[in-house]
Amino acid sequence: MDDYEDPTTFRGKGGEIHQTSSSHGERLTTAQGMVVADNQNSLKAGDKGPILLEDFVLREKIFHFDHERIPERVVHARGTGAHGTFVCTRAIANLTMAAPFQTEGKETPLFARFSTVVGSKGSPDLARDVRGFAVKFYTDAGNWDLVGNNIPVFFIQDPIKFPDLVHAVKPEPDRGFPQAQSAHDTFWDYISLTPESMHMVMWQMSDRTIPRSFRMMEGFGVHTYRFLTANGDSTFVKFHWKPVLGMQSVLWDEAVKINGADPDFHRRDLWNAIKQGDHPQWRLCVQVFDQTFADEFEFDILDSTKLIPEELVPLEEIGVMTLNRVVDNFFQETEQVAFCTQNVVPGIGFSDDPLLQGRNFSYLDTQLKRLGGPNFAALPINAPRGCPMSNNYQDGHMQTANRPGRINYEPNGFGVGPREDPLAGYVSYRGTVDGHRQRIRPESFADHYSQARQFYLSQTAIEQTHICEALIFELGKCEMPDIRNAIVGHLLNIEEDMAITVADGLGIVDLPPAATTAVPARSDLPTSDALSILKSPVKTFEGRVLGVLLLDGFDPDILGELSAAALDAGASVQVIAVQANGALDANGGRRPPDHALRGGKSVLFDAIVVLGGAGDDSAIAEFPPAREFMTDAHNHGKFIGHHQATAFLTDCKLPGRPDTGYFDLSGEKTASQFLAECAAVRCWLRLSDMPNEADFGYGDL
Ligand code: HDD
Repeated sequence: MDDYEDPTTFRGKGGEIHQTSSSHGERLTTAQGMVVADNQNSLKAGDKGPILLEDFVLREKIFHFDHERIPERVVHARGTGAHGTFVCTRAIANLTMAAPFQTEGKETPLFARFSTVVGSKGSPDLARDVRGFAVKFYTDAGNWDLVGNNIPVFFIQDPIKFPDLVHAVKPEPDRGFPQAQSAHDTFWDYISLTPESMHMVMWQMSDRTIPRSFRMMEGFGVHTYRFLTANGDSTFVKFHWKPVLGMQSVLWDEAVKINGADPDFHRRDLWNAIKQGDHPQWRLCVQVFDQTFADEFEFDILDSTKLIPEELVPLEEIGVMTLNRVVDNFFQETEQVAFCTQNVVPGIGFSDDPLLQGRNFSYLDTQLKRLGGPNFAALPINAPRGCPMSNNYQDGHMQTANRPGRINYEPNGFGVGPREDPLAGYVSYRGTVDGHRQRIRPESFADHYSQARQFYLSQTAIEQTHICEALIFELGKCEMPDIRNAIVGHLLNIEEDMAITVADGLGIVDLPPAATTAVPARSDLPTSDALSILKSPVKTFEGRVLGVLLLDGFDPDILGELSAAALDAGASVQVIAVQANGALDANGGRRPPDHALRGGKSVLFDAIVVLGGAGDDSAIAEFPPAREFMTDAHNHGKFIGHHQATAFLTDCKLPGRPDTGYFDLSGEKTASQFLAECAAVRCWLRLSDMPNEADFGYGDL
């Protein structure tokens, strides 16, 4: 908690509180530096007013407040950022002259911002949505922005479609809802008419779009970029961020409940982790390939709806990003940071991916609108740090860095001012460009289903079920049956069983015909384990949170052992008591909790322990928040440790308890053995035994 200073106060005539001094003697002033005498009462004629226009202190304060907001980002409005460093672990000077990759051990400062795409600034963190993964490297040769997502492909192949895609997914324009959701008619209508989205839709409906934490998701540059050497050689490159804590997602039911219990779940998680010294890390890996590979690859490397399987072009690690400092001020840093795909440095170049070319226009343009003028690059969060910024740009809104003197042009005969440098300066990839002006999509972009199928078939059975359930949820929210049918028509081109499962779940009796395809979908692509979260199991409880529910009379020694074991495992413990004033331990001491039960829902934790009293705790199972705490933990497949809480657990009536996810801490397992079991994150066996629609005679799920 921040230091709290007991204020020196007095009450004014009207009972208002005036705070007259602070220990550091800082005085309140206007924007002009004039000390303010009274910050509680405006200047009035007489005791009751009216307020006088003469009150320039009031007018200035209100004027500034009225202009505090800037437009939120048109997409990716909801986000959070942190500072960190990139350390090169493998120099690749042979491939690129990019400054961060020249020598092993080289450190480059950076700022990262994670976001959802669809929701407004105030929307909840756990919306089912793609996550933005944007990193600004302050390199010695200028700023390089790698503006990616947590999904390696995108919805569309051409930037001219972007405004339509975003309009379709954002709240519908007449009613202004739904907020932060793709589960509505206009989105699925657009998708049903955009077959190129099918691969992305598979990812979007998968657990990738409900990550447990920003710290536990992958990042992708998506497009094919170019590495460039000083002598003009080039290779293609795709960028991947791999989370050191492993990938983990929440269940949809958890996401829905977390949004209510803690809409800032992801923001808070990142903030807490960095504040407590658990600095999240990602390995930066690259897939490097040449034109020969590009020519032989079965899809077009310039098509953003396609990926290159890791099995085909293995990832090579070149460095590690560590986020180690939270922002000092959210607005100044996270809100004003301006990422632009066209911010590259010598050694990094663009491919001809049309989506990337379109983005290179859009990002600069959007910052002008958001930040109000062309000088946003001079804001501290956007200014280069590893090298000077020196040019003849002048004036414009909020200019603070005009060059002194007469000379603001180049070349000049006065021998002053910055000069171009053909050796150190940025040189674009030469290549050749040829062709007619035409509005066409190349035939090499025409296969929209094969990689969607490859993705689906690469998932575990549980993940496939989640995809089907997500589709049933989303399409079930559509009011127009035709839209549901049209999507099922596309799913038939991806995988028939999936399409039938979804149709059953939606209660569609007659299967619609499969959508027409430009080219036949392939069924010979090998599956790729790297596409599945669960095939790359986490195997660690590091970075996770154990929630310990304390009932009166609990054994404080067990709590101590759990805390020590969690510390050893790199995890943290949060304590929940029935009431905010804490729980009584067996020695009569009172332990203050991190949460009272009504606010400390079990969805906020990765695993649960209940420490009961020595007596009969069953009565507490009658308290709805207590029963809900356990029911949710059980239904979400959480590992559950317990000590002396048998009567309580029995009265919570948890179907199938005990199963392999329950551990008795009064003898069967020690605290550290229990934490070691929690590394599997979830008791999947319990989840696969959960009843579904088919158990009640519906559909064929
Ligand atoms: Fe975009 C923001 C990622 C396609 C236009 N985009 C934005 C952000 C991320 C991405 C992470 C937020 C950056 C931040 O934290 O401030 N966008 C992507 C990816 C795409 C993509 C991975 C496909 C591969 N975007 C895309 C297209 C266009 C845009 C095709 C337009 C033609 N994106 C924008 C934007 C935003 C933006 C309107 C809104 C706020 C901003 O730029 O700074 O310009």
